[in-house]
Formats: sequence, C-alpha cells, structure tokens
Amino acid sequence: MTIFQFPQDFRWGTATASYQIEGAAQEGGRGVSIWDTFARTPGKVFNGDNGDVACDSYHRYEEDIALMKKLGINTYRFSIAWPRIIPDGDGEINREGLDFYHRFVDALLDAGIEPFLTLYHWDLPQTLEDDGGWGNRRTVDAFVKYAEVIFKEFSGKINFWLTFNEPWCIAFLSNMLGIHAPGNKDVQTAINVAHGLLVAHGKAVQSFRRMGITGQIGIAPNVCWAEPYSKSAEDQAACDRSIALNTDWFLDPIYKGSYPQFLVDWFAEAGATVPIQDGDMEIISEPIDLLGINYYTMGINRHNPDAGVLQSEEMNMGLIKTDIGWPVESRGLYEFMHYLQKYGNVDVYITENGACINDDLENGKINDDRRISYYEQHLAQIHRIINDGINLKGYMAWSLMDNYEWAEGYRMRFGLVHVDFRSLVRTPKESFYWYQSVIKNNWLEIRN
Ligand code: GCO
Repeated sequence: MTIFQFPQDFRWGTATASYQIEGAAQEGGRGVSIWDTFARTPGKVFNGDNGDVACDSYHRYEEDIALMKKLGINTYRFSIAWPRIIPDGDGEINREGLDFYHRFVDALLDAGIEPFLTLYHWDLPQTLEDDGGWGNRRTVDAFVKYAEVIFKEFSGKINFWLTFNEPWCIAFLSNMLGIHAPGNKDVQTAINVAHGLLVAHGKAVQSFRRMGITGQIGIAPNVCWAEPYSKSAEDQAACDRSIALNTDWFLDPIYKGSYPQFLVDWFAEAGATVPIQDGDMEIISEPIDLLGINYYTMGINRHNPDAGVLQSEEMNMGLIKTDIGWPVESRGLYEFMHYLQKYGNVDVYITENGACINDDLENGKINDDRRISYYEQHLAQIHRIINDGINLKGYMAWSLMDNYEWAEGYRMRFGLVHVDFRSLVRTPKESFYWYQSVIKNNWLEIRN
C-alpha cells in the first residue's frame, strides 16, 4: 500500500455546467440557447435528448448541495446560463435569473463550499448566434456586458472566476467539426469564433480589473496531449499541431500576445486567416491570475494527409478505454503540466477530470470500480506534479452527478452520483464514497 499526502490547503471539488444539469429550460424567464436549438435538430444528439429537464437541478439544488456536503468537497465549479441573465443576449437583464444564482451561491457558502464560477460553458443565447455568433463583434460586446453584470452582482461572494470553458470545443469542435452547437463545418468560421472569444475573454478581464472585483480570474482550456506513433519528424509535427490547437492557440495570445506562428502558417495554407483588428492582441494579453485545465485522455498520433485540416490521426493502441471510447492514460496530464511551464509556473486548478463509466444500479448499488481506478491513476499523477514544484492547487472531478453529455445525450455517465433520468432520484456510487475518504484523509491510498 502506498500513501500520497496532499497539501493542507489543497482544493477538492467537483464540476458541472448549467445546460447539463439545470433543466427548467422554459422557467424563470430563461431565453433560448444554441443548445436548445441544436438538441432539437434531428440527427445532432443521440436519441434526440435535450436539456429541458436534465437533472432538474434548478429545482433540486438544495438536494445537490446536501450531496456535496456529504461528499466533503470544499469547492464546487458551476456555470451560469447566460440566457437566464440576459434572455435575448444583449437586451434586458432578467432579475429572476440573478436571484436564482444568488440563492444557489448563498446556499453553497452556507454549506462551507467555495463557488468556482464559469461565465460561459457553451449555452450562447440563440439570438446572438442568429446574428453571426462569436464571429460577430456584437457577441463579443454582449458577453462583456453580461460578464460585467455577473461581476457586479457576485463580487464579494465569488473568489474564483473562469471566463470560458474549453475554447477549442467552442471554436473547433462546434464550428469546424460540427459535433457541438451550433454545428458549423467551416475552418474559417472556427478561427473567427476562436478569435472572437479570445477578444471577449480579454475585454472581460479588463472589466474585472477596472471594476475592482474580488478574487482571481482565468480561463479553462481542454488538453489534448499527443505523442508520436513513430520516430518520424512528420508524426511529431502532427502531434505538435494537435496539442497546440487545443491549448497554445489560446494560451499564446493570452500569455505572449501572439498566435503560434507555425499553426497560423498551417491554416494559411488551408486558406484560413485570423481576423485580427487593431488593439486585439493587447486586449487578449491582459494578465490573468489562474488557469483551469480540463484533462481526460491523450492520443498516439501520426501524420495522415486525409485526417482533417490538421492531418493528425489518432491511432488505436488497444489501451483500456472508458465507455465513451477514450483511452485511460494519466501520463498525458503529467507531461502536459510540464509543457505548460513554458508560460511560467502559473497557478493551475484541474477544473475537470473524470471517466465515463456506464455502470447502473444493481441491488441498490453502483459498483463503478473502473471509475475509482481512473481517479486513482490521475490523482497519483497530480501528487507527482505537485511534488515536482508545479503550482497545482486544486482538483475538480467531472462530475458531481450523471448529466446531459452534449451530443451523446444521457447515455454517457460521468457522475460520482447516479441519476435516474425518469425519477430524477440521485444515488451515490461507490466512487462517491471512495472520493469522500480521499478528501477526508487528504491523502490517496493506492491499492497495490
Ligand atoms: C467539457 C465539458 C463537460 C463534458 C465533459 C465530458 O468541458 O468537455 O466541460 O461539459 O461533459 O468534458 O465530456
């Protein structure tokens, strides 16, 4: 048996996102988001599932917070639904929406749990998408206005802020690969979206400073660590492109004030350019305080001219996979955290990490041992990362409970708590009790 001790002030948490758990889609004055529309478009989401009810957390948040308390977390990452706050994107403010999040945040604080707030976890008001979405500066300005409303309302209650969740997904998964809302399949559109959201991020951080808001602010990219299939320089270059498009494409502008030139050149070959306006790069590079990192898996990639615009193909190496098909490989997190040091030893929180394991109830229990094993491997790497002197300050498991897994609908389960999507009954899984003991001890015990 091996014991890994964690720092005294380490933050233990879980994460969720508004559209994935709230439901109450037609209540509280909420406007329509691009996910409401996408989910209703035939063929886009497995089984045609949508977030109208989801986990019904809009009504059941007290029950959810009771579960968090039982779990023992000291931090909870959640997102605010922009369409609840400004239903048509940039018009009237909806007091009912703000009041809901005040009740929720107050209840978290009463329970002794630190709220970690994400401003944008993908539910863009549909009206803004209809007008060109993130590629249109109107959306950028509307986001800044929305962010300022939230800053002003919640300053003093919130100490941890994130502007955007997974910018690669917002830009490329959703607008180049067409897998998420709004479902565009165009490289130039994706690049426009990426740039628009970066300008929105920078402007929001500037407002945050100017308004003297409490706490620290940052952004949460998703990591795609990739290692080459062979020793060829071409395979290494394919990996470099995959890694850089997920993280460097967003972090270079923020930390260095410029896009990674080798990728800019690569996209230029494909006929796509970044629509930079005067002053944009100064805005984007406004200093931030922290980074959120979302890590799930890594790839072994090779160069293949037929593998999309990046010509980087992920190979099937026969590794153990979670039920969504992602290889279990914790090493990529360790490698990435060292790679990240090129931006300096910045404060980092793992804002998402977890496994899709679709085990169901059996005799009133969910024996999700494969999820426990996934968490064990990743927490062991985190312990190693901290021991290397990297400023990794907290860990948020994805997710507190099973929820709406975007294009996969409800069939893919990431929760520590099982949700019966008919009765909405919540049942803690074995992994919940395992995580509870890790948090209580503040150490990880590896079963040999
Ligand atoms: C993500 C998402 C989550 C997903 C999770 C599992 O940020 O990709 O934040 O919403 O549910 O990653 O796919």
